[in-house]
Amino acid sequence: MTEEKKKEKAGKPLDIKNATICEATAQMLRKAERDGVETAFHRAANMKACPIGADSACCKHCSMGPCRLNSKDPYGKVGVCGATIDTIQARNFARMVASGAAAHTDHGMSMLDLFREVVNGKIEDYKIKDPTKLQEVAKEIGIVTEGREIKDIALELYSELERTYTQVEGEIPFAKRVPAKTLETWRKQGVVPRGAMREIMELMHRTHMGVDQHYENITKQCSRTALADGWGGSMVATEISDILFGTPTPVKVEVDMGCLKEDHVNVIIHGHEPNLFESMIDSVNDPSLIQAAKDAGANGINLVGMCCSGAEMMSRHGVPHAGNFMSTEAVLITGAVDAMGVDVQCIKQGLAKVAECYNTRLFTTNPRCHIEGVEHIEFEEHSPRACTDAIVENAIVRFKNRKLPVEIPQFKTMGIHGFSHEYINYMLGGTFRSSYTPLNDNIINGRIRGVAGVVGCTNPRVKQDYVHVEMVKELIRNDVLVVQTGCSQVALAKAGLYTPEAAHLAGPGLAEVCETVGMPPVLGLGSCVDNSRILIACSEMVRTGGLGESLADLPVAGAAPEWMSEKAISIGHYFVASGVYTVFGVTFPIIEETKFHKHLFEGLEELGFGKWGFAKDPIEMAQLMIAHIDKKRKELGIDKARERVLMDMSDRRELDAA
Ligand code: SF4
Ligand code: MSK
Repeated sequence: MTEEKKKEKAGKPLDIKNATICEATAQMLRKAERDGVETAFHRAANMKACPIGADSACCKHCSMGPCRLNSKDPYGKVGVCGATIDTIQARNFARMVASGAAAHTDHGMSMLDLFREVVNGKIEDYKIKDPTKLQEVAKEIGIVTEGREIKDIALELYSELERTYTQVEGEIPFAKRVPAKTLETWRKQGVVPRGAMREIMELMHRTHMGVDQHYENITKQCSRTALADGWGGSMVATEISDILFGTPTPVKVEVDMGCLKEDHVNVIIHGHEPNLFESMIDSVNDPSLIQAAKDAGANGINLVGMCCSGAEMMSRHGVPHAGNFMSTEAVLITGAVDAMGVDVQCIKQGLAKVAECYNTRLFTTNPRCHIEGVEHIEFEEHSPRACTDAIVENAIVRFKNRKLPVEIPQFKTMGIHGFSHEYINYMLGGTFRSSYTPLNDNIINGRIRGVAGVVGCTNPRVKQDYVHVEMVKELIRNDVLVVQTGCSQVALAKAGLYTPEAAHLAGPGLAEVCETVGMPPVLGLGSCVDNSRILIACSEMVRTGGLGESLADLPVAGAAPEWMSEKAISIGHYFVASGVYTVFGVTFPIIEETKFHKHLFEGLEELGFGKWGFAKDPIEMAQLMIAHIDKKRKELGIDKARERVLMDMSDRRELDAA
């Protein structure tokens, strides 16, 4: 091959400086280039996103098309069937919601299946770890718990929660947790969800060729389906995982690739299902496997998480975390990963090629997720150790035969993770008067301006972690308390914001609260499924009083600054349908001048919901959220209190110098 051909094949060089602010990932990208290995960063640099697809201006729902409309002149033509740009965009958007909601609810239903088998004694490797939480959740949905055996309550809880998925009419069980005024809006608008299976099925039906062709009516079913995710599938997944594996409480954890150990057998679990990870914790602690690792010359077995199952396990058990979604290929370039086990969601097919280049043993484990060319060891809940032990055994063999040089980026940051909505309650109110009253009081008196949920993925179309980090810094600088999940939480953890000392980056009001309570200005709640914890925390704020009667009244806002997945769209829409202003970055898959866009960005708010927002710049995103928070403070009549705690210029200079 000529030099020219080689260059052409290699494509555009990657500008690593502008690809990521994660130093470990950047180091590995430089190594990848030396080693001739390609990652999603390289592919993104060489594959321009399709502009028509990015605007959702195309439809391939039938073979009269595919039809492409013109984003520059969206009303200039219609599809062969006559579908307008609004119908086409709304259908495409709806199918993203359906797919994202399906991913979360299928995951939640698997957790519920596991719970049933544990309660019935058919699975013995897992137990109910948090019976108190079981009783509390049961009580909240109207199950009598007084004087009853745990097993008895658990069986009734199972059959009630099963309705979250299968119920053909009526409201899902967790609708009981929704503040009354918000529920009233949902009822009025006809969006209280039935079972997720029904809602997703109906949404797919309605978006079939020749069915629902009014963007407002499609949006209605979008909202109902997204709510079946947030208040249904996802919420059940979180609650059942807490009941089975323990509710998180604050724990110190190290994050970043420096968690890998050259002299240990390194095993990574990546995906979303806690049961695989829980079993892996048992496997790596098994004395016979530890001995086998030592016999192979290792000093032990080092278990590390990635992506969302990693975020869940760092929150629940303090397992170190090696990085978020855009670092999953990069971590393999270290050569130090002996085995990676994956289950479902956000598993790049590109991992297979990178793993092959570094002789890392990559295993798929879930029947829903096989990858061509990757060995599959099925994870069987009735004998979970068979799978996780086999992964460890393979990792030990790979360790023994390591030939390639190992290069572990020496970056890691210690932080405090593991905040559940229950712990926030306890942390602020203390053991004897645990409640959200101190949080509400501090919002009312203006020390805390409002609360922002900053969540979601990383995406090679923007500089990895940069938008998350800069946006969160701007929010806390303006006294906005930030709660986080998923890959965003990991981005901020790497940037060092998960320590109480990070309070010096906060405005004076928030810093004072953080110092008094001893908490970081940024609270991590777990994986992307755990966004339901944010919904519950917001509902508690409404119930506690003083901040309005519905979720839409609260001085809160949400954001997914580097989103990439359909799950993120479902999450965004369930926050919007719940009443929260939600700002997305990267790109928004709708043309700005269309009626559907106006409906999502303005119309929904007029109906009593929240609304969508979009910006690319992190400071602009934060300012949009702050402006919304201030608007809500004004509506609540608490804007005056805040004026007394506004920063003066010397405060600002001190913060800028910090
Ligand atoms: Fe084209 Fe209509 Fe068929 Fe879509 S449903 S591909 S717009 S003809
Ligand atoms: S893993 S959905 S990249 S948060 Fe939940 Fe991260 Fe987004 Fe996947």
